[in-house]
Amino acid sequence: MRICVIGLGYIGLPTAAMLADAGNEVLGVDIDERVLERIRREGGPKEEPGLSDLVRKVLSEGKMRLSTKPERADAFILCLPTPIQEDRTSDLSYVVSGVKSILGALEKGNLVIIESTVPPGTTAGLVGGLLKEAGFDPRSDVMLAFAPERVIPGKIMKEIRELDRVMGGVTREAAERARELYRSFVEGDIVATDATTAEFVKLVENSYRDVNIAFANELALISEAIGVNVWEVISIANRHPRVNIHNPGPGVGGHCIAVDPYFIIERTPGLARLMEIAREVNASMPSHVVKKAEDILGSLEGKRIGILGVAYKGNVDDARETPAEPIIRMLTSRGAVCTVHDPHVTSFSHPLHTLEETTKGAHLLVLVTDHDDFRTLDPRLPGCLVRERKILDTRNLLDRKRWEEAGWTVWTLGRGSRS
Ligand code: SAJ
Repeated sequence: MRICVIGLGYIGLPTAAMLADAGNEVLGVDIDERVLERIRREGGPKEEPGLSDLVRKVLSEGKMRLSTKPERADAFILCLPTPIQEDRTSDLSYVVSGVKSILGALEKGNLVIIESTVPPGTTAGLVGGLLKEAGFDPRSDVMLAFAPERVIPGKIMKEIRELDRVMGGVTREAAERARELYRSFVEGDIVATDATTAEFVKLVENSYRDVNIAFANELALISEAIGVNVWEVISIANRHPRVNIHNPGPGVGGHCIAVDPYFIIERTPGLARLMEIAREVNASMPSHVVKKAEDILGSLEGKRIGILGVAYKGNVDDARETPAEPIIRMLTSRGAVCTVHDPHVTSFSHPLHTLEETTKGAHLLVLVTDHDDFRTLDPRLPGCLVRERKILDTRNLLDRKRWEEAGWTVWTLGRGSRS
């Protein structure tokens, strides 16, 4: 098949490369020429094992071409961002302009697939409406489907192939056609349903995780109050065959879990009460981290605090919606001087420094991101540079014994005895 993939971000690029490698003729489209240049130069982000090699391979074999404009194809797949706005509603403007951008190349009988996460009803309603306005009946002239991505950053190449998928068609035929297309590289089961069900399923998966993490965070606060260790509590509770509590932490970041529940809340105000409270609990964790820093140091005025990690989670280079951002903002507003280090992130709202610069003269280190680089860090190295050997571990990442033996006092989020 000739396939046009619109949007070459963290989902579009691997999807395009997999489809090309599976024998399709793929055109990868991104309106940003710099994105295309980077793909030609580097392949893909190094944080995704196997992606760069595959991209280079399909480009050099001519199975995938790159362009800033869509061309005629059998199928169009839209992988565009759907960010959240200030008022906590979805910004669908990229999807709207993406759909408009394919209209000139669209022909009757084509398949149009939305992969971007959207509020329930968007594919059949908004996208179907745009196609109709352009003279294409989305129930007969073109096949319109919603095919949510489910891959986790850091394991994209493995999961994109192995995970089960859901195809939501505006018609049964559209779901079946989408299923055939993804079958070319997906090894998991592909379940067909209607578009709105598939849209809701995608949001439910991430909301489930958000609610579960909120529960874990609530347990962390309770554990600190009653003097027990939440990490021990959860690991013992999870030995029960029907209990699976996630990990507490400094807050939920990223552009998916911290955002998707709002797409449900916006569609059905007042009904998603548990999801709203979960969002509140998770969003309050950065201020809890700041309070712990204050408990450790007393006044934060003039104190130097080294922040270890700003990526929203371990071993990725993405800092969108990261809890590190409000943590740094609140610490700074209380008079602390924050220096920030992240071994993966290259651009952030606050200047980034080396590990040495970040630890030098610090009264406290706050570990925000569970990067492997920090797990394996030799405590003696920052130990020579800091003013005080104090570290607040918000992820339970560090080998406490090893750090204590090197002269550090370690505070762990959710550990009552030392908080
Ligand atoms: N986090 C915790 N505790 C946990 C797990 C995660 O605090 O036990 C935090 C992380 O540190 C991070 C945030 O939650 O800040 C989200 O991280 P994540 O690893 O849970 O998820 P994402 O956002 O990287 O990817 C999710 C995945 N969804 C599910 O696992 C249900 C992924 O499969 C989706 O494809 C992706 O969202 C998406 O694009 O929607």
